[in-house]
Amino acid sequence: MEEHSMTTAGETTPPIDGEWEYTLRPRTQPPQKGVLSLVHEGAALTARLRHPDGVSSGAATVNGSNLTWSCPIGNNPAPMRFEAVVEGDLLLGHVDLAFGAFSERAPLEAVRTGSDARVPFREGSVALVETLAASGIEYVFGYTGGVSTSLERSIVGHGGIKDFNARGELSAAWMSYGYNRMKRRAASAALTWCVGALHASPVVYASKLDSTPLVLMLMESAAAWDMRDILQDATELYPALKPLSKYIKRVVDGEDLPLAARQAVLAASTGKFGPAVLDLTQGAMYQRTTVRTEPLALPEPPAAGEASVRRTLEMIEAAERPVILAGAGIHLADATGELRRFVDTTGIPVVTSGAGGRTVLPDDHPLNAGDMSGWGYFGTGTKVAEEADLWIAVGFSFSQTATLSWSLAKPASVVHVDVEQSQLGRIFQPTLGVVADAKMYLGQLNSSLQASGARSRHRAHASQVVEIAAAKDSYAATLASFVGTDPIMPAAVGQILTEEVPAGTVFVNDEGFPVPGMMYRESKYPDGFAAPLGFHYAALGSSLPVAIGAKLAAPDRLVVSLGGDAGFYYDCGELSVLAERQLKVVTIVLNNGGLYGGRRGREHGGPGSIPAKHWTDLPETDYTAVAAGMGVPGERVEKSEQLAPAIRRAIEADGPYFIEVLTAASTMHLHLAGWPDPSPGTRRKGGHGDLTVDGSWPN
Ligand SMILES: Cc1ncc(C[n+]2csc(CCOP(=O)(O)OP(=O)(O)O)c2C)c(N)n1
Ligand SMILES: [Mg+2]
Repeated sequence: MEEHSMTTAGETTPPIDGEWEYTLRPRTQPPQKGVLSLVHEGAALTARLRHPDGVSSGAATVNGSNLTWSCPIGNNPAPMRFEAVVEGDLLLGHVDLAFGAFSERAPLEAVRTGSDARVPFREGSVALVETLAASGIEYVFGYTGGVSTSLERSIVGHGGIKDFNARGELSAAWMSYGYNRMKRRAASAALTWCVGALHASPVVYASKLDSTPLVLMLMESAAAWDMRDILQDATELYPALKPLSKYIKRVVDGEDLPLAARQAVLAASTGKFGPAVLDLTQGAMYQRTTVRTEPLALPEPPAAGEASVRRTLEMIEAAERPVILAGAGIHLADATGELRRFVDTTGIPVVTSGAGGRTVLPDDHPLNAGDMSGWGYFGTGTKVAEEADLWIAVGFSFSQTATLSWSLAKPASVVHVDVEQSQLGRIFQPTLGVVADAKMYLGQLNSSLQASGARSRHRAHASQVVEIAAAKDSYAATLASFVGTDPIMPAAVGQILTEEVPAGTVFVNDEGFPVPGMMYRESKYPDGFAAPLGFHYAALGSSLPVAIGAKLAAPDRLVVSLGGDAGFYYDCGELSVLAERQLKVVTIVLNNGGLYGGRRGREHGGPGSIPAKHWTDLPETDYTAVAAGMGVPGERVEKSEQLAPAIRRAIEADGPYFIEVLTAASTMHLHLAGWPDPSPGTRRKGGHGDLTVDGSWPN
């Protein structure tokens, strides 16, 4: 048995003399660092601490490789007891801290100065950041406060994740949303201090409704204070955010952080994408952990079963007039190439959802029949869809805006494909429900068709192709008639943008009525336009921060944010972020002097129940001056002939550029493509105003 006896200096086995860089880790305070000197003076060993508050020392006792001493630290005059074990160039132990009535045993670790020994532990916040990086997180967008610094310092210290601050939590979360939507996975996270977390909550819900990968981390104070209503108490944030999120965990033990981060990224980025929330308590950030981090490889998305692929092809074969319904899920699954191939092989026409499905196929593709609701697009889609005897719906959620409130005539046969089982049959019973990723499924159909050499007899009916082409021609003529008028029509802005911007431009449209205004255009580019904002949640004030996130995700592409003046009141502060970072985003604001340009929808309260102008006028505002004041150059366009040159200057500018386009309430024309069909006696429904589901599916 090994002999342990009280020893004096020089008699211990491991050498302990010299300088050690130490770190003390109390649970509820940041780590405290300093230098420990162990010095022999004759037979006695003295432990001297150099810490930020000064120097203190005490006589040390050595027992084998165990070391104990007492000395004050910090401003507290009472000596504190240290115990440590020397292991080569490491010294590990703890100190019993006592400040008045408060006492705590805090871990102590030290590394011999100049040695390259490493403490096998790291702080929870370091483990968290390591895991985020190993899970593919490239950016953290955030807003600081309280002890969010307990995580921020580790993000900065890691060096492998870029950090980016917004002018508020709402915008920080939208930026992350835009970034992830472009990357089609949680490739960024958002960080807020607890009092700001609910400011970001709209984006959590938007991500749930629009299937967007999002990881929101919120920092709160130590869990030790849970019972006391402390300053900026955060105990109710978990239940508040729970119904809005797809995944949520509150983390109080630092050892859970690697798994929590991994699970959050995985939940956000797989299946039906959605929001994951990490409610992080401060103590966990300082806690030491040896729990390992593994790189996260996202699993392959699900493919359809063989039988479903076969059955789909049989149903197509048996149909006379099949139609593909394609929505934003095609974009989210990166399946536009597979869709194009399938359409070109089979000749089946495509009808898209209103906003999210735009550009899954180029507008000028002869089989792109437009959308069913006419949200700013030519309205042939409704007719083509209603004449179909088979719908093959891929990445299409049958939303209200895509289906005229489910009032269309539905064919007897419907194939519905979705990555999430519970989406199939949610509103009506499809003939065939297929659980599969859109890209996988369309790829399987293409491979099957190729293998069998089958070229479906469904070259689209010649009459359909002619009809689609004629509708596009008349639509294009209508659009052309809007260019060059005064006051300037929102549709003209969309047309001129389409003429001027390079292929691959990313458009982010806000939720004001410029949305259809912007969409009154044709895309002449084979790759279509990316439109990274979903349209189920449809919140004002999201376009600029989403555009910023999109620009960071796709730095080589031109990014345009387009919205109305009311929407701009929410997010205009982010112009200063553009200026600060010299990020090339073109911001276009349509100034029509208020909310609801056309005063549309004012009758929802009942006929005559409210003056059209109630709460809808905005005070005159010089938006161009606001932009200049925040450091973004730009110009105000008042006459139609100024529009194209202004857009060209914006595209050519090296940095951010702002354009305020003066329009008027009278310029709105949502009826252009029949949204909603205004003729009385039809069973078409339009959206907000309907009080009953009568006349809707299932019928
Ligand atoms: C956060 C939020 N609040 C309210 C609405 C309801 N809403 C939809 S469009 C709109 C008016 C938008 O005005 P503006 O941005 O100026 O566009 P305009 O309709 O005038 O072109 C409002 C209030 C919304 N979509 N989101
Ligand atoms: Mg407006």
